[in-house]
Amino acid sequence: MMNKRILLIGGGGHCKSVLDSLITSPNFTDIAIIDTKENLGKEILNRKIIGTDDDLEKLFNEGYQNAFITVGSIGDTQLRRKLFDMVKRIGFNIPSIIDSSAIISENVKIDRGIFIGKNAVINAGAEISEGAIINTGAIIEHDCRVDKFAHIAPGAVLSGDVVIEENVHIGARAVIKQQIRIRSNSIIGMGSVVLNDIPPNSIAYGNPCAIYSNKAKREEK
Ligand code: JB3
Repeated sequence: MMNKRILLIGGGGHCKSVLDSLITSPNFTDIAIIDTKENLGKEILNRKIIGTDDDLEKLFNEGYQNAFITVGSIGDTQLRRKLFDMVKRIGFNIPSIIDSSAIISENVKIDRGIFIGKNAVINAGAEISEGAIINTGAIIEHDCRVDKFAHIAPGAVLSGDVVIEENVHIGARAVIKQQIRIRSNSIIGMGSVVLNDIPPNSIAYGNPCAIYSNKAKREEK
């Protein structure tokens, strides 16, 4: 039988969204939260912060076999990725958490560690990779690909055949035209309308979406 105990890693705003979807799921009945030392004992939606990252191994040995990263990301996925590697190394099972209101075709590939929020829609042929966030009301149309740790923020729309590479952030209500490719580590601002491919590490926004800077070049200076 599947183990029903799960640890949520990170007890902020994103945790609240994930927890709200999880509470109604019959798959997990014992839910606890891991955060930083300062937040020990606090509660989120009546679930307690019971430890820090240093306690993960001990809690795993005590029977929490599942873990899910609830630290979110807006353009910087480093912490999410670090925490993901940590729970993987310890041996936790990492499920995907899907709100019961999401509409998901049976013909999609969904990897582990993915959150799919309320009223999100994922159509046939889509592929969503490890650690991605498909947030509230996002629409992922047919044959789109969302790579590892990308975040599709609330209400964003990926038209058919779009590719979103690793670590990309698509801002709330942005719209991406069909067959466009957004390269890794880029940030697309809220409400943008993207009509052309976007190179890696870009910060781009507007309607039509324009590239304003390149993260890698800025860091070199
Ligand atoms: O855009 C939307 C709808 N949601 C955003 C989400 C995707 O990302 C949300 O608005 C936020 O921008 C962000 O949510 P997140 O990551 O929950 O942010 P925040 O509310 O600031 O909470 C972060 C939590 O992670 C805090 O409770 C921190 O104490 C905790 N934290 C920070 N570093 C950590 C660590 N927890 C653990 N376990 N380990 C850490 O190293």
